[in-house]
Amino acid sequence: MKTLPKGKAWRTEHVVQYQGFWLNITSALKGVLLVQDHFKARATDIILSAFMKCGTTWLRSLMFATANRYRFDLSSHPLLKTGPHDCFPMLDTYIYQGDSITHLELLPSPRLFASHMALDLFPKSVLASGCKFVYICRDPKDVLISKWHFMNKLRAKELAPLTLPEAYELFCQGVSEYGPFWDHVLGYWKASLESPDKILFLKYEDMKREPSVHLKRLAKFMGQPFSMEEEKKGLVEEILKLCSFENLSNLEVNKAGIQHFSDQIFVENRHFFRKGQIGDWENHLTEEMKDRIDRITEQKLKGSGLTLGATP
Ligand code: PAP
Repeated sequence: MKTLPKGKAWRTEHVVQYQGFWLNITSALKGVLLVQDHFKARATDIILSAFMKCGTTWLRSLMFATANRYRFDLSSHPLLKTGPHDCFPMLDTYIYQGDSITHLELLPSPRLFASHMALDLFPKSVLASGCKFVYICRDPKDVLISKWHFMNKLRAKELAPLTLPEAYELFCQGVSEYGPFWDHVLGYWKASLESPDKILFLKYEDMKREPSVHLKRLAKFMGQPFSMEEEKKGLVEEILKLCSFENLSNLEVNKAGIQHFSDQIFVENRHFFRKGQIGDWENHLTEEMKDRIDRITEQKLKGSGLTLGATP
């Protein structure tokens, strides 16, 4: 542990660089090590993966509502009373809750997990198991702003708040929990090109612009495509309405509830809902800051076929 490179963290004091990615020592690194040593994926598992603040809360709700659409009536749906993070566990933190990891083994198939882990940090056995990944990414400028707001809310009281110029610099250097952002995205992007049937790559902006198109893609990928009858009945639109920012953010559970990720990490649900818009970076970044981050994105993604944050 002492030999790992150290960097400035956004929520706590330090992060360490482990196998190329920056991780919080007491939570993320602990989770990654346990996943690497003990997680046994099943072919039926679906892992929702994303860098922080790219749309996990939204996708989690959509996947849960889609997967369980035969079980629950939309008018009395568990999502109306339960925070989206309680629908299915965050693998990286859930794995170290309890004395052993048998609680993971006891979950019935098909299991849904969320994760912020880079694909390269998962042991080879996970992809080899035949399980699926749903990955969502977002314009890095919006990710930076969303993460800066979020992490300052969670930041240890004894530390001074992180200023936007500081957060910007750290983000550009890649020193950002679970990052560098671009390496995280590229790992999943390349794997999705190689195995499109195993890794579905989504963009937050596409989901916002054409939600029903992408929800139908998601359901098909999950092996539960919407039937013609379901589409005619308007089920796709109903699920989108249930999981919309407007609906979820106004529910009592998401205004007053608390999500416990571990003994030390708990977050008020309302912090997962801020604006839910494309392009809020315009209210925070100067032209110069925008140009630099766009240049980094262009350089990093060059030749990959992926574009992010470009005008559609
Ligand atoms: P996490 O990394 O902490 O899990 P995540 O849910 O991935 O966070 O991202 C949070 C962002 O998604 C927030 O963006 P903002 O800060 O730019 O507003 C949040 O508002 C947005 N978000 C949450 N729920 C929804 C939703 N139902 N629809 C669209 N955006 C949403």
